[in-house]
Amino acid sequence: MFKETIFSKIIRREILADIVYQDELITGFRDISPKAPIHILIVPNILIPTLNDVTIVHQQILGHMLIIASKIAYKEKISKNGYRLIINCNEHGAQEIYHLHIHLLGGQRLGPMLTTLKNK
Ligand code: DGP
Repeated sequence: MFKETIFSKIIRREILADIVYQDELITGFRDISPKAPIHILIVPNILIPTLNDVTIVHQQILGHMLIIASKIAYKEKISKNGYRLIINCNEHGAQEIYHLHIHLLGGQRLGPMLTTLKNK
């Protein structure tokens, strides 16, 4: 089956992380290497490696991740000014940890979503 990552250990609280939210479906914790004043990762408690591995059975979890992302943003006081959600997938998406996660980024004006398209 799928190979566990460090995120499973964080979810089970076997290693320390700054967990800001947890319920029976998902966990939210602060990124170890923040790219913005607020940088929280929202992950399913079950191991789904990438967005490519998502099926209809995960519909509730994925919807829940988005709803909770907005609730965490509110709690972190970044709702009004705004924030960004990112899901990286596989190599071209620069995914490092193969446990599906949403990055919630905010707390300052973020730059452009991507840099200019590189010439071939
Ligand atoms: P991605 O490139 O989308 O797979 O992002 C993975 C993120 O996970 C990256 O921003 C750094 C973060 N990260 C990696 N290892 C740890 C860890 O052990 N603890 C925490 N809190 N975050 C981690």
